[in-house]
Amino acid sequence: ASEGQWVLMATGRSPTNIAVIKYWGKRDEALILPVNDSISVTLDPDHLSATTTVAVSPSFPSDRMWLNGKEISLSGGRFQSCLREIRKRGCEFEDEKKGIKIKKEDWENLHVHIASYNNFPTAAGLASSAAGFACLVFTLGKLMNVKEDYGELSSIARQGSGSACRSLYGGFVKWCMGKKDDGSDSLAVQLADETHWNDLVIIIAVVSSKQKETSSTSGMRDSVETSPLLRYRAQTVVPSRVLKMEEAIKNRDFDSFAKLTCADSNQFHAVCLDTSPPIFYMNDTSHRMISLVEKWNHSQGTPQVAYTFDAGPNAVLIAPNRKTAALLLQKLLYYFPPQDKDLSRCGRPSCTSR
Ligand code: 2P0
Repeated sequence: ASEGQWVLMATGRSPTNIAVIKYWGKRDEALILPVNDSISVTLDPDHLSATTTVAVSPSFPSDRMWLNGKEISLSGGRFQSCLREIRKRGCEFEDEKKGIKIKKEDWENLHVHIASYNNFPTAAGLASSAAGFACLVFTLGKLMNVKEDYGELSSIARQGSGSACRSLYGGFVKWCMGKKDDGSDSLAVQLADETHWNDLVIIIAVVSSKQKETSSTSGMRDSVETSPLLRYRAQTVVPSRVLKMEEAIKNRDFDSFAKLTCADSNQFHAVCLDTSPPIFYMNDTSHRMISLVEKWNHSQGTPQVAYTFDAGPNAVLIAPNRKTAALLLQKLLYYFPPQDKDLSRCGRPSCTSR
């Protein structure tokens, strides 16, 4: 900022979330309205999260954004929707000591600078857009003194990226698809907070940190247009599965939680295969991880671990407690030993094919 002109800043951090009942398919592309409800668990912010600083100053001539240190364009409709919706809701702000006074209507004309960092690979099917847009909306809301509740903020984050609406809350979160055409009832609600079932341990086996080949947005568009299984899933399977999942979470019933989680991941990937042209997000290593867990679960007669895969090959494995998580890690390291190149590249092991 030039001399005598102020800069006002806010910083926020949002974790990513992992869906246990998947969102796949939109009924409205512009507003990002889904064809079914979804349920997710929000991760601990220390591990996979976005940290965003937003600044506003009368000396900024335009809106600008940097992602992981590199400038990116804000011209896309999704960024513009989030900025517009937050600006509309900005409230008066005053800091007498610093000589800052911003009236409600000023927010429309003040430009922002946004710097965001992910502490995990972008676009490798690890829901970086979920953390990113949730954090952007939350932090802009703080900066602009927005008074709306988290539900309302979630419906704004949804317009950045569907899954982002679920990252406004910790714990277990449901994105209610809503019925209205304007999307005002398509928002996230918290089912249980992060203390409710804190024995659960989530392990992410990074099979590949390369950018995925088919983006979620175009993949789900193709699925909506071509997959008969998607219609059946959205209308018939998910509504009853969501109710069962809510019960399982409420009762901390790992058996039911694990069965529903694995079944829903598998059906999501079946929809991808049912799409024309078919979409392959999982690879051989992913399939071998599924087999490992399935065999283990079958041998014990009851689920030990749940698995779920998003729009990429990386495995998200959920164990009911630390003891089972330790056993799982042992098995992963035995069957998928890290290769030297993985250790040297990122300083930590990732799981690759033996
Ligand atoms: C989910 N995924 O529920 C599902 C499961 C991927 C597989 O939400 O177009 O990045 O921005 O709304 O949110 C990924 O989709 O897509 C996603 P857009 P998004 O987590």
